[in-house]
Amino acid sequence: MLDFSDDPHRRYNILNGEWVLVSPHRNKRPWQGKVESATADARPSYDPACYLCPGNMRAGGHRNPQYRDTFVFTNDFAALKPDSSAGLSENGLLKARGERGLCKVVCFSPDHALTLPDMEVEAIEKVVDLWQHEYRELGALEFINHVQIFENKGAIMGCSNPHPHGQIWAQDSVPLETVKKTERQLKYWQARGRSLLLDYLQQELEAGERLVCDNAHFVALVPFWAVWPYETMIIPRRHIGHIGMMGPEEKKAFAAVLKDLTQRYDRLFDTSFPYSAGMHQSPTDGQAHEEWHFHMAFYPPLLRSATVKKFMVGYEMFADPQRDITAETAAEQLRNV
Ligand code: H2U
Repeated sequence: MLDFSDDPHRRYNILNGEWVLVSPHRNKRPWQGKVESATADARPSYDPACYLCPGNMRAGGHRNPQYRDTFVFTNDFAALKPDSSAGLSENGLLKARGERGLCKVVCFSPDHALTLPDMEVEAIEKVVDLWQHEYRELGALEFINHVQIFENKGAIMGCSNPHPHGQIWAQDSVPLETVKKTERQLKYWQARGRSLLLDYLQQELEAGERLVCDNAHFVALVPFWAVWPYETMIIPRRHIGHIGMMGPEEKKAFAAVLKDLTQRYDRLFDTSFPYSAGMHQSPTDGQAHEEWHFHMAFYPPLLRSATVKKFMVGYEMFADPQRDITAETAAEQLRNV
C-alpha cells in the first residue's frame, strides 16, 4: 500500500493527462539555502508615474479616465491583433498559422496600493462582473474561439506594475491546455453523463484533506495532482461551463472565495503572495460544451518563504514536474493560517 506521506510516487492529472512526481521523503533533508526576510511593500494610493492609475497617460498617448471601480482597455502592446492575416502556411516540415485575437488589460481598482485580497468583496464583485461581461462580449465575436482571463501578480512572476490588474487574451485558436482539458472532460461526460470535475469535487469533499476554504457556491482546494507547492483550484459546486453562466449570488460568492483564498496566501509567508492565476472554461467556438466545468487555478512560485522560490528546472524541464511537499501538507497549511 502506497504511503502518500513517505513513498515517492507519481500523481495523475485527470484534467490534462499529465503526471507529477511527488517525493515527500525529501522534506526530511536539511535546508541550507538562504532565507531572506521580505521587504515591506508600502505603496501610495496614487502614483503619478503609474500607467494604470486613473487620469494618467499610457503608452501611445492614451489617457486613462478617472475611473472609480474597474477599468478595461485594449493592451497598447497587444500580443494578438484582430486584423492580422489568418490561414495556414506550410513549407515541407515547417508549419505555421496566422493568429487573430484581442488583448485587454483589466484594472481591478483605482487604488494603486491595493491587491485583490485587500479589496472589499463588493469591489471584487465588480471585477467578476467585468470578467463576465468581457467573456461574453469577446466570446461572441465570430473569430474568437477562446478567452483566457488571467492575473500575473508580483515582480517575481514578471508582472510589470504593482497596480492591481489582470489581462485577457482572446483568440482564434483554442490553446493546448484547454484542448487537453476538453478532451478528458468530454470523454467522461460521454461515458457517464456526469461532470468529471464535479465528481472529483465530491470525492475531495468526502476526503477533506486537500480542502482550503469554501462557501455556499465555491470550494478552493489543492488539487491531488498539484505541481506548484501551493497550487490551488477554485471549483463551483454547480455544473457551470464558464463565468458567463454565474448568477448574482454565485458572482458574490466567487468574489468572496477569491478574497478568502488570496488572504490565506498573503498570511502564509507574511508577504503579498505572488502567483499566476487563470480561469479555465468552455471554449467560445459555438459548440455547447456541456462537458466543461469552470475552474480557476492559482500557480504560485513560492516554496518555503517570501523569497525562496521553486524553480522548474533540471529533471522538470526534461521529464516531468516534481514536488516534495505534498498537496495534503500544503492544504493543511493554507487551512490553518
Ligand atoms: P503585466 O501585468 O503582465 O506586466 O502586464 C501589463 C500589461 O500592460 C502588459 O501586457 C500593458 C503591457 O503590454 N501596457 C499597456 O497596455 N499600456 C501601457 O501604457 C503600459 C503597459
